[in-house]
Amino acid sequence: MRLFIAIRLDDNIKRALIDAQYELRQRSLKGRFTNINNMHLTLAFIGEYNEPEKVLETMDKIQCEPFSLTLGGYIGNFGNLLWAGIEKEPRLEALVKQLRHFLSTEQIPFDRKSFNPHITLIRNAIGSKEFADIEVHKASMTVGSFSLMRSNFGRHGAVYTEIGSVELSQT
Ligand code: 2AM
Repeated sequence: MRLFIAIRLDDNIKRALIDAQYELRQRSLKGRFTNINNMHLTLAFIGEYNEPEKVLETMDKIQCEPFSLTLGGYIGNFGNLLWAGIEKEPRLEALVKQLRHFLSTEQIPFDRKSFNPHITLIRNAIGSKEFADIEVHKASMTVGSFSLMRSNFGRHGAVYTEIGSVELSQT
């Protein structure tokens, strides 16, 4: 099964992202817009791996307090993938660092590319390159848990489902 670890987003953040997608559409951007149900912040991409319980047990080793996640207010891109940025948050960086450490020690495979926190808005974008001036509402949420997600390819594109989640707790 295809697995990844992510932070699920609340409705307030999703509304701001939907508004940003609306602005992109207004500028005649075309491509695969992320469906509202699929919006998330990826922490680690595992890929094909058939031991979800082992991944959840590994996630459980992490010690991290709840923290705020705030949209950065801007849109960036990796080639033709457009994303919403988020504000720098040391506890998010620390969470990902621990996650990578424990995944490594448990020999769970993951994509080791450097962590560039982003929320994908559109893939395979074609059209106007002028999105840098779009202002995204700096919506905020408290992150109290993170989730192990499964990705399945359906007729209408990827469907992400939560397999389980781990709560962050005050130390
Ligand atoms: P994204 O975080 O840029 O949106 C499931 O495929 C999720 O894992 C997607 O959100 C995807 O991209 C993210 N992801 C991160 N690294 C990936 C990789 N090497 N291959 C596929 N998806 C990856």
